[in-house]
Amino acid sequence: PVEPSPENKFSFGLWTVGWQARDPFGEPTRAALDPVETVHRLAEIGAWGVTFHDDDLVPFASDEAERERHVKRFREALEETGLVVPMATTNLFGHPVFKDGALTSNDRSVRRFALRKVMRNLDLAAELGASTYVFWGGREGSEIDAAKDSYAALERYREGIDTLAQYVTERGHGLRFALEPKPNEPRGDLLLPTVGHMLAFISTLDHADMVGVNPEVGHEQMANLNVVHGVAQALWQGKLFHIDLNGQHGPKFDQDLVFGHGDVQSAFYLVDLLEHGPLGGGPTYDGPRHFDFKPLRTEDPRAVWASAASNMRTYLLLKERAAAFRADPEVQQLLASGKVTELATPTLAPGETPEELLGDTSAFERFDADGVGARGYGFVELDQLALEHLLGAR
Ligand code: 3MF
Ligand code: MG
Ligand code: MG
Ligand code: MG
Repeated sequence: PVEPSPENKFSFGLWTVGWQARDPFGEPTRAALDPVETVHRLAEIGAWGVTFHDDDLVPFASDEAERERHVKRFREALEETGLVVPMATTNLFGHPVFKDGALTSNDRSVRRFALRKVMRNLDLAAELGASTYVFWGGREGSEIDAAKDSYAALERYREGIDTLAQYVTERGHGLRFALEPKPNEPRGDLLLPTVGHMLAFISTLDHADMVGVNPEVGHEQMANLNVVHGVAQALWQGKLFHIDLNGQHGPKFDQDLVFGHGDVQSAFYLVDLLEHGPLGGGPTYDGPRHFDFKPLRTEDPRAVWASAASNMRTYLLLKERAAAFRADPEVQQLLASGKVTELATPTLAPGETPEELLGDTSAFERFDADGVGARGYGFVELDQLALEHLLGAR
């Protein structure tokens, strides 16, 4: 069960294994990777898909002929290996032109350039068969409040996404958008910092139906939030279009550790949610299991591929443990006695009106608040059982 295969829908960004480990304090520790080699290696370790930023595949400022050459080699590698491209995205953060943002740069000419850069890669994404297009606004934000009119920035953000949604609709590209929140880094504060902010923003869009979220485990945790809750809300709103899985040790810089490294208990509950749906019943997630991780700067090329494989292995181990957790009769008993599953029962009876609730004396006049208040839920025993399953002790 821990041998990954294409039916597990594991995907990786070219930029993940391809990260050369340049950081704010140090030079790269690894050489660049050829995307063609990455495709072959990913196929060998059992991945299903590969994703990319435009500039990961075609270096910024390549001319048309160079662009075609890069795309052709990549496409051949896909055909040779059977790897698919489920998602693509745009680098709107690397070049100095984006230092004050892309879709929300103060400079209108930069915003127009950014839109064109996205449109160009949307065409390629559709050509390569992608169904999801991710937007991560890495430079959409500020360090200084006087420097950014965040009211106007939200207007421009919406204008940008609306324009691009209109573009793919008119071109018949069949792509859905997944917006990826992050609280900070590289900007001091990023706009639309969490899943909740993003969902609220999406509700204002012209083409809201084709726009969802791409939550990243580490990004929610950087904001000191519970990623399982964020993902559950996205699922509940029918907006979990994609997911970036990785590991993080609490609120600090974006670590992009291997999935499960740093927060294994949260990873366990996340896999349980994705694979089995909510505890009281509801939808599961059937999209790509996409890893947005970085092999540590200390690692050599051999360990890059071992790290990539670790993400999939951890996911499958957690999936196995979560299945055992759900099937355990003691767990089921505690879920029932702790009324975890009762939460799926509507509070009102079918058709019951507020007036009828007023008439139910058992709900209030005769309700034993002290007795119910004294009753324990047994959640600690439940968490202990989860932990024991996670540790392979049951
Ligand atoms: C940064 C990220 C990004 C996005 C990427 C793809 C470079 O913290 O998570 O990775 O995931 O732009 O959408
Ligand atoms: Mg990400
Ligand atoms: Mg990230
Ligand atoms: Mg991250």
